[in-house]
Amino acid sequence: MWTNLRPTPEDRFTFGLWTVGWQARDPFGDATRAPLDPVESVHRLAELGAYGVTFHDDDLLAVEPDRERAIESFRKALAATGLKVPMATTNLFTHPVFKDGAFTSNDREVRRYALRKVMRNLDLAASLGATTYVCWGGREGSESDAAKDVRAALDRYKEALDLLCAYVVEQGYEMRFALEPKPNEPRGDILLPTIGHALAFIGGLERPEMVGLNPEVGHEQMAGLNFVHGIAQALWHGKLFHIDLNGQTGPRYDQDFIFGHGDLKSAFFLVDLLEHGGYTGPRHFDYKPTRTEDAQDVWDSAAANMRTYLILREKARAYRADPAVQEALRASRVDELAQPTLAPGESLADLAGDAFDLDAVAARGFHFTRLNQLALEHLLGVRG
Ligand code: GLT
Ligand code: MN
Ligand code: MN
Repeated sequence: MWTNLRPTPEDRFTFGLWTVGWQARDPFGDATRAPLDPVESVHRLAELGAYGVTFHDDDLLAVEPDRERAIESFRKALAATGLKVPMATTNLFTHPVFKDGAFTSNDREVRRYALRKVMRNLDLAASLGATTYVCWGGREGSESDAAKDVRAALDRYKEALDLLCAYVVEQGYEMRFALEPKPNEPRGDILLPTIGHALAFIGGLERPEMVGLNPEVGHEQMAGLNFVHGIAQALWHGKLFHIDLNGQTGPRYDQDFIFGHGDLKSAFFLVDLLEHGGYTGPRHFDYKPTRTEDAQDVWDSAAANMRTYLILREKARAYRADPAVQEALRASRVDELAQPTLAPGESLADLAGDAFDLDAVAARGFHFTRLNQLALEHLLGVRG
């Protein structure tokens, strides 16, 4: 069973060009791998069974500095392989001009340049068929509370998104924006640091229906938050437009490990939620092949992300289908939570009639340990 898990385009696995193309430069050391031609990435990912690729405007220029020529060969590679581009994004963080942010830089000229840069790549993204446009505001933030009027910064963030939504409508593009929260790194503090902050912000926009989220596993876990709960809430709001899958081991620097190479139990429940919670978008991997590895490992690690997802999908199915799990779910009254607290036609006044033995109800156990252990045993491969 585990040997014939082969990813296919129906699984909707996608990769950022910047993931496999990461040269492994970090704040303390130089690149350990050579630049990768996006054309090679497209071919390799297609061979591995991926559905699509995503890109920043600047990623296309990795080996060919002429934009038109780079786009042309990228288009050819897509046509030759059938790989799709469901999402694109803008690099608003590498160039020194963005050192105090892009949409929220204190410098108005930078903010105007950032909008131009996004619009130009939106045109390309739309022409390649992308329907999601990610905004990761990595440089939007500060190192000191003295440096940024956060309320004014949020006004500017809103202004930028309102303008970009209006642009998309004007151009007739079929495109929605997905904000990607992150608490810190590279800035000391980043604006819209978590799923919750970003959801609240969207409510204040001109066209909230056009803006949702692209949450990343590691970014919530860096803040010590439960990613599965965050994704469940994003789904509840109808705002899970896209997702960045990877691995992280608790609150520390952004590790961008292979999916499942961090908190594996959380990855299991995440796959269970995505597969059974109605998410139909791409399964996008935003990971970095580790700096210790060579060019071959780039493809081995890309394959590992997809394989881990497929294994966890099988495990989640087996968990759901296991009669012992179904019985344990009932015993824990997990299904009872779906029942409205008041019956149809009842009012609060009717609660007075409840016969309720406080001590007896308080004494009832929920049997969550059994459920948790069953999940763990499925994950460890000793059941199903
Ligand atoms: C950058 C960041 C990612 C974002 C990308 C989109 S770029 O590598 O670390 O989390 O998803 O801009
Ligand atoms: Mn990350
Ligand atoms: Mn990401």
